[in-house]
Parts: sequence; structure tokens; C-alpha cells
Amino acid sequence: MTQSRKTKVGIIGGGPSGLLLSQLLDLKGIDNVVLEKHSRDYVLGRIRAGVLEHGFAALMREAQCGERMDREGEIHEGFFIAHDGVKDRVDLHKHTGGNSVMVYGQTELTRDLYEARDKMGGEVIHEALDVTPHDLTSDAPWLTYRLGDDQYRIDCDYIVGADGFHGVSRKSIPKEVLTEYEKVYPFGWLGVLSRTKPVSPELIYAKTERGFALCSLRSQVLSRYYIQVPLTDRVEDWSDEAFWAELKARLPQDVAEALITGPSIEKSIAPLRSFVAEPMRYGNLFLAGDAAHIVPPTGARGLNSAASDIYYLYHALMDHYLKGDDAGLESYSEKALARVWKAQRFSWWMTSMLHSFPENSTYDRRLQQTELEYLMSSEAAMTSLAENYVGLPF
Ligand code: FAS
Ligand code: PHB
Repeated sequence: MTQSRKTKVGIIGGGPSGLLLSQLLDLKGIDNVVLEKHSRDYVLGRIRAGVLEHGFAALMREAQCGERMDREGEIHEGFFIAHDGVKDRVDLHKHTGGNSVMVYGQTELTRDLYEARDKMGGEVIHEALDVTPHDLTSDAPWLTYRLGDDQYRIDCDYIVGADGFHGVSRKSIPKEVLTEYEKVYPFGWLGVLSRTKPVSPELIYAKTERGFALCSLRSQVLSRYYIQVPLTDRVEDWSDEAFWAELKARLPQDVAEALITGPSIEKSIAPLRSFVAEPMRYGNLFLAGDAAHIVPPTGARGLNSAASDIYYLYHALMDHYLKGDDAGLESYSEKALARVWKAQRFSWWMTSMLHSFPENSTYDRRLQQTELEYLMSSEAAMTSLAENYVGLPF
């Protein structure tokens, strides 16, 4: 026997996109339900992004979820690009008229969102299996799912697909409607989390002949490091010792000598891809976050692109329910994609400039070096990098 109920907005996916939208809508009295296929511990066990645009940080505060972020997160006014044995600083503050980024891990941000949903009695249903959207082009779309052997139905006004790249929502849009754009890079990132003091107070992006490396952090006692690895590598091929040795080999000598190593508490390889699905709306289904687009993490745009989708969708749904104005819903896909593609461009540009591409010709390699030299020599180029990194306007 299927148990039925009604809500205004059915949200598929209890990651940062789905939770942030759920919290923002609830604060405006707009009833919604989140269906998440995994347990909360599983979702919180994933180590992902670390840098928030200032607009995302502001949205977390608007969602009444910014208190721990402001207490434990770090405001960064710049970062370094290491190349040819030296470090050049990108002064975000100077090149954006005072803007900065918030360094605060996605895991903690997701934890804050879960706790805020709990505090408001928000409905996040975990281990919801076989979530399936129905009648998306009707005025009465609905969702089905099961908990164990019990079947459920939720009748909605709107459905939001915030279920990530491998979710069900994008796949529910007919292939003839969807246009998918994809670029797969010939390498991945091997990431390590360690309970060690970060080697640098600000992030270091390193370009070397051996490959890219990134020194990041989660706090002053939790470091996050990455090195570019071939797609054929498996995480079990990399001992901690081998990882630390390779990271040191890709850092300027003074940084390598200062690096504090320790046991990895998380180690994983993420492939790099650029992906966009258009449109981000089908009938009364709206895609948001990784369900619609993916970027290589070089530009720290993944999570931040999800945030701008949520900003647009939140305002559109608020205008619909509180003012009877559907302009935001009608323009959502076009508006979200305009900003998504700018994040795609920036992520592709940072990735192309800083990674080693085995198949590159000598001309390509020399052009890549020139890109970096031009950046370091041009106020205009540095301003362009900085305005993208802190986040273009919503
Ligand atoms: P998410 O994938 O985070 O969340 C989707 C949720 O939907 C998941 O909890 C999933 O369990 C659930 N779901 C999926 N299918 C479902 C179904 N059928 N029914 C119900 N629920 C379903 N971004 C950066 O900026 N910097 C980084 O360093 C970085 N590193 C990353 C590393 C990895 C391995 C990955 C995969 C991504 C990384 N990203 C990074 C991008 C990442 O942070 C995403 O942009 C962010 O998680 C997007 O959030 P959501 O859109 O909520 O998608
Ligand atoms: C991270 O800390 O995980 C991180 C930071 C910046 C990036 C990518 C990942 O560009």
C-alpha cells in the first residue's frame, strides 16, 4: 500500500545544493521535502570542496547556517601560484576592491545545513531508494520512493533535481530535449587529508613539469593536499610516503622543506571533467548543482556553481509563492547557465594553465608557459583571475 502526501517543492538529493535550498525555502514558509538516497553519515563522509565564494558565504548566513563557518572558517585575501621554483601571490583583495574567499570544508558546511534542518524540523528523508520523478510536464508532478519495502508518493508543485552527477533527475529528461557538453581531462587528482599543520597560511597552486599540485587546508590542524596523477593510477598504488615525496618534488624548495607530513586520514582519486547539461529546466523539474554541471576542481568552482543555481531557484520560487510572479522560474535555466558557463571557462582556463598534458606539443607547452608569464605581468589578467576566483556577481 503506497502512503501519499503533498508538498510544494520536492527536492531530490541531500547534498549542499538540496539542503541549502530546503533551508532557504523553509525560512520563507515554503513547504518542501528532501529525499536523500544515502545515510547522513555516508553523505558527511565525503571529502570535497574547500573554498567558498563570498556570495556563497552570504547565502549561508541568509540561511541562518553561517555561524560556525564565520567562527571556524578562514577569510583568505590571496593565494599563491608556484612555478619554476618560485611563488607568486595572487592578491584577491587588491584586484577585487576588497573581496576575499572563505576557506571552510564542504563536509562542515553540509553538517551545518543538516543541523539547521533538524533545528527547524525540516524533512530530510534518508535512505530513500528508487526515487522516481513522474509527470514532469504536467501541473501536478509527483515523486515515488521506498524506505525498505514501504512505498511512498509525494505530490509536488515543483521538483528540484539536486542529486549530483550520477543522480536520477537529469536522466529523467528525454534525450531529445537535453544537450550535453563534456570535456574529459587525461588525468585526475589524488587528494590526501592529514591532521597536520598546513604548510602555508594561503593556498598554493603549483605548476611543474612533473604535474600539478595544490596545498590547501580545512583548519590550522587539518591539511588538504592534491597531486595530478594519470587516469590509470589507483589510490592503492600510492603509499603515504610516496605521496609526500611526490608532493615535495612539486613544491618550491623552501615550501617542501617546511612541509609537515603525517598519516593520511582520507585518500582518494577524483577524475577531472567539464560537463554541462542544457536546459536546466524540463516542465516542472529544475536541475541544480552537480546534477547539471561539473567542473575540474582547479578553479574551486564546483560547489560555488551549485550555490548560484540555488540562489536563482530560491528567489524564483519565493517570487512564485509570495508574489505570484513566475518570471524567475521562466528565466531560471537561461540565467543559471549564463553564470555556469563563466565558471566552466574559468575552471578550464586554470586547469589548462597549471596541469601538465602528456600529449601537448612543444608549441602547446610554450604557449602554456606564456599564459602564466602574461598573467604574472598583467594587472588586467590578474584582475580577471581574481574576480572569477572570489566569485562573479549572482
Ligand atoms: P552532491 O553530489 O554533493 O549531492 C547530491 C546528493 O544527491 C548526494 O548526497 C547523493 O547521495 C544524492 N543522490 C544521488 N542520486 C540520488 C537519487 N537517485 N535519489 C536520492 N538522492 C540521490 N568542488 C570544489 O569546489 N572543490 C573541490 O575540491 C571539489 N572536489 C570534489 C571531489 C569529488 C570526488 C567530487 C565528486 C566533487 C568535488 N567537487 C569539488 C565538487 C563538489 O563539491 C560538488 O560541486 C558539490 O558536491 C555539489 O553539490 P550538490 O549539487 O549538492 O551535489
Ligand atoms: C580544497 O581545499 O579541497 C580545494 C581548494 C581549492 C581548489 C580545489 C580544492 O581549487
